[in-house]
Amino acid sequence: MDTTAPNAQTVCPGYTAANVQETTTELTADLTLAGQGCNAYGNDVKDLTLSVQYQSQERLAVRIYPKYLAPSNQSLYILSPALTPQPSVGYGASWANSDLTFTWTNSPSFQFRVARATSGDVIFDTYGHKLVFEDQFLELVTNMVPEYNIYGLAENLRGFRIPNNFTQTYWNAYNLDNDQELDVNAHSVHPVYLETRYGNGSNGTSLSHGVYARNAHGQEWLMRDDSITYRTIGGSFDLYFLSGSTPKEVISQYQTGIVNTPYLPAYWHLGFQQNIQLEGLMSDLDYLKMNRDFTDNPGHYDIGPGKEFLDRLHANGQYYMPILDPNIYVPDPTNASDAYPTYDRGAELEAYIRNGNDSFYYGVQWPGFSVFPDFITPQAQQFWTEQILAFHEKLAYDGFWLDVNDATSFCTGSCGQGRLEENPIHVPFALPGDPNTSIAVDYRYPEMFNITNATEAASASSAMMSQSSMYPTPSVTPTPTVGRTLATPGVRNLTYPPYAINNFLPGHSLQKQVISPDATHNNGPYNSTEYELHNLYGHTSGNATYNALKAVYPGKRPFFINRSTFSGSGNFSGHWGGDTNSMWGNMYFGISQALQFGIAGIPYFGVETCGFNGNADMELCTRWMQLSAWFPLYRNHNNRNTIAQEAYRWATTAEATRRIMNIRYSLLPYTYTLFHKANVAGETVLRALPWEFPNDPSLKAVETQFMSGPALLVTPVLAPLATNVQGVFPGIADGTIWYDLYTLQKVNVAAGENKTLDAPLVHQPIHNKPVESDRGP
Ligand code: MIG
Repeated sequence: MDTTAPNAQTVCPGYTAANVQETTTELTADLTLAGQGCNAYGNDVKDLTLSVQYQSQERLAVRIYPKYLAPSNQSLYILSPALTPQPSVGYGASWANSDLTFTWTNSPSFQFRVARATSGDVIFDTYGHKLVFEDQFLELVTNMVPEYNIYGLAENLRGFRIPNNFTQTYWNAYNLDNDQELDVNAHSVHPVYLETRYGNGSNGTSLSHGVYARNAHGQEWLMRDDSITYRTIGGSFDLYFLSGSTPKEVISQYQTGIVNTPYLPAYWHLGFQQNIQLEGLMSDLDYLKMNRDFTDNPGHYDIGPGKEFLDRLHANGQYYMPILDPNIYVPDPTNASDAYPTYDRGAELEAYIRNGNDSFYYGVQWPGFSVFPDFITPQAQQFWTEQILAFHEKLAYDGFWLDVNDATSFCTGSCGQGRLEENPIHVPFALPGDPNTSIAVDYRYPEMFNITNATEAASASSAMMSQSSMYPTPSVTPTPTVGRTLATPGVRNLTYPPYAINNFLPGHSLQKQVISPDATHNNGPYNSTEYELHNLYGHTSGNATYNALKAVYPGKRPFFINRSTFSGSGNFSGHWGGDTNSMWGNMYFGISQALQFGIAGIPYFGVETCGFNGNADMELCTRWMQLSAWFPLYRNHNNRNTIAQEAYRWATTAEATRRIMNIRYSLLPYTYTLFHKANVAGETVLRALPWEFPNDPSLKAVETQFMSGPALLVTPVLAPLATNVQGVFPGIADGTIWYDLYTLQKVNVAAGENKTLDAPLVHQPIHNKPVESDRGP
């Protein structure tokens, strides 16, 4: 956006390869800066090591990292395998039996290509572009085929097939005002994409491959007409190429070969988490005393009627899963009655993230000034496990949903320093439902509510107007667009690095609403900063929570969903889609989001059915209950300043929900089997049509229909005022036969026909096709 910013491709010299060594599994070389450093957005690293490994028949790894690494700066460049798996060469691997080839040249500077061994098809190609490697800026450009089809790169609310003119930014963040903004960075980072090329295989079949870039730094993927530019603000190039060659093989290779396969949920996790059917009940923050972790709000579930209620749930074989936040309240040191032993224990263990040598890092979270466990350290795991075990003695919960580990903090920097005696402070803005504020009541309704319920819509809009005139939204001083800083030789700028990624927060600030990048960790001798680890806070806190839950329930599979995830998180957690809006458009994009997480290896995914922010209405909630019945995590959850939206609130919604739940529940053995196969072999649960029918290019962007496993095709209604819906029936030309799941009648449909299907409100079109029996041994 800054027209005065240097173009690294023009000003930087690139590298020259020398000292090339080859074995049957690996090629190594030295890369040396091919001229004067350009210091475009940081300090050029002069000497690099190139390592190309033929790790297995289908996986090729290309790593480029600094040749000289002092222990003190290792963690700046090398993402520790303790944080997320880094695969190595497998038994029997060699260049001779690899599906992929690696070629390179030094003219005019170091460039490389990855191609398919059999067809020569180039799948990754930096020819014509320079390699840029600075301490705070790395850049690699790959040439792409015209109209390329790429998918994945979770997390983002956007179309399923990623547009060829799109920038994916990665910096985990939480947007309180509009958490489901389209096209911007969200809660998770999964730098892996799947590319499909139609007609490239033998007999006109398609070929798919995968690319995973193992780097957790702030980063961008700039999709352009004929290239993708990959930029990070630190770390190394740690690239993995997967040969596929079907989409499902790519996904499986990523999971089984690199990040590990998804965990197997317990059977009851596939139930509904609220009412009508009730496998489990969830609580939001109000079960806690003043939002403090591991406390109980007296009268909720610890004693009296609350406890009796929990006991009754358990006696019925039902479950209870409250929220958990990673932040720990810091009690007012001058007020003995504010004592909080949880804080004291973590402080004693030195288990919290620090603000340099001075003190712990004091941010702001719901309870007030708070600290954050330093989950990369053993003492934080010890602290967390102790607390989680002890809490279970008080309140018999059955799992957690771990929130705000993006990692959110509602002030800039260690703002609680010297102010702890002000605790407990209210967060510095109004919360939904706070009386006498512009968000005391949320009056927003879904699209078309003015048509379906004109009277209500009119009264809601006048109430909204009077609320906002009585309590205008406080005007926020606009943050100046700070943008980039200039690179200073020998210096790293952590809070405003020279290259400003397109984070959606004001000024693209990396400090806003998160633990600041200059906060420090306790992993001596490195003392990593949050700059390197920000995108991993969700992953590491999730992993620690999962480990603690395993200690509570030895030998069982705990319920656990995580709001912020990284590559590999699916091995221990599921994920919910964030604070979605009660809007048809948001419901629509939930499908693409679910499919993204299928690629990412987190099939246990669901959204806030009926929407979180804004009010639901009968029609939206009916259609959404139907759609979410296919999402493995099935819950309905809304903000406290909106109207109640349980499925039983509207007779039609209740009826539609009973019908679809009967189907969901009757299919549980099937769905559970899909999860088993995901767990053992990296198969997918929810499936995009082009994954099941990879040779039909007309399906490449379908995001309005999807499959559950190999047999079921879902054609949800995604628009208001509809009594029918259009859908395609893939595979007809090749003899696939589809049946209506309700009537078991064969569908009469022509290949490629966009067929109109009856869909009155209580009905969702579902079709099935025969699949080969697969009972296993
Ligand atoms: O407002 O705990 O995504 O599900 O209700 C921010 C309160 C904090 C965000 C979660 C949402 C939850 C809410 N939390």
